[in-house]
Amino acid sequence: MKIGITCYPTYGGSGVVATELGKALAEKGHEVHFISYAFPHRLHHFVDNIYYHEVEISNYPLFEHSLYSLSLASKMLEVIEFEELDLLHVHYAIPHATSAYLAKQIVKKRNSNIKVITTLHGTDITLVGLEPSFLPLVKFSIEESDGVTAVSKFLKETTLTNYSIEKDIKVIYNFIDTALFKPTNHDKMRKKIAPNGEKILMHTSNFRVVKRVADTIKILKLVKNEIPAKLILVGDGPDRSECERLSRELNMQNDVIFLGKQDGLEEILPCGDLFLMPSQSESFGLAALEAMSCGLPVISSSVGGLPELNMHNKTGFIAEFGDIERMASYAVSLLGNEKKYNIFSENARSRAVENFDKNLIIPQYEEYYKKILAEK
Ligand code: GMT
Repeated sequence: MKIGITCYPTYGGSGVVATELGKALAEKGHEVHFISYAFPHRLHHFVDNIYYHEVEISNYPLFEHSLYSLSLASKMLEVIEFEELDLLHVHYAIPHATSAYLAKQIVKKRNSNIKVITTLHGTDITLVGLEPSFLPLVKFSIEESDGVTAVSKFLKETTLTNYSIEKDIKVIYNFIDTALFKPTNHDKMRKKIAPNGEKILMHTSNFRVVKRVADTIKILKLVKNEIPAKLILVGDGPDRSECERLSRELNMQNDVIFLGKQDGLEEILPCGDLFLMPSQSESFGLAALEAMSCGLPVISSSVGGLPELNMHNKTGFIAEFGDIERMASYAVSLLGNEKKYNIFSENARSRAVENFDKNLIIPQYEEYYKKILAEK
């Protein structure tokens, strides 16, 4: 198949899923054409069968604001026609599904055809798409897509309810390369960060408000009352300065390690003991899956699709968002009991391997592509 993929090329989960999907499809012999405004950051090695088409943004002085959606539609049209794509798979509804719709209409006028599949990832539906000015456009673009997938049952149901849509949305969960993200001993890094054998809590995110990163620092404070511990924070974003300030205010500047944006999460995550995801909104929680695949139990909030991933009292624990006392006491209950901890760690790893390995999920996308292509 010849597949066009459009995604945000940055560090967010939707870009990671789209890029890893494209890589896996290319490895299976499909021809994959990425269309975006920058080279997707997870494409750091040359992969046969992968092509990249950069969206050029017009900077004519009359256009005070970027015409990205139109530039993207133009580039999609060009790639669909010249590369003779079978389908266009867009990740994140705004504006990708709308640009794809436009490109498709033009292709149709020229007596050709292209199928458009939209994958909904989370904030495109639960946050940005609900802005009153965007809502009708997002609803229309979803309805007009030939196929729609969502990364959790929660996201599917939320989409159908919030947008009053009657559409067959296929749930295809996020996936992970469990051969890459695996439990390993990184004693050197562990010794540097926790020289006295402290337990290590981990969190990775884009430090946006919905992630509630400050909660991870407050949880560490409570955990430290019982067990010596450190917290590694990976990523960057709007809340980072506030979190750095908070860790100083709580006199924990030596216990909270800000690593900033990092590649090679598969090397960092296995150094930790527990993963924290106290989010206020989370359609799936890919970052938690990455940690589980490395054998880290997860303490998470109960929002969105998290209960579909993190099994309460098995792979970790779930508490209401904002309930940092409960999250901290769950963390202590695991870190203070080696036997229990080892069982949870094995459960977390098994859940990733048995349910979310890329070799289980990629064929689901391929099957879905075939189904949509076969429809009249
Ligand atoms: O979490 C973010 O803010 C990034 C966002 C994105 O669109 O890049 O992630 C969303 O998509 C991920 C991949 O499908 C999901 O695992 C995340 O749960 C989801 N984030 C939210 O719903 C807040």
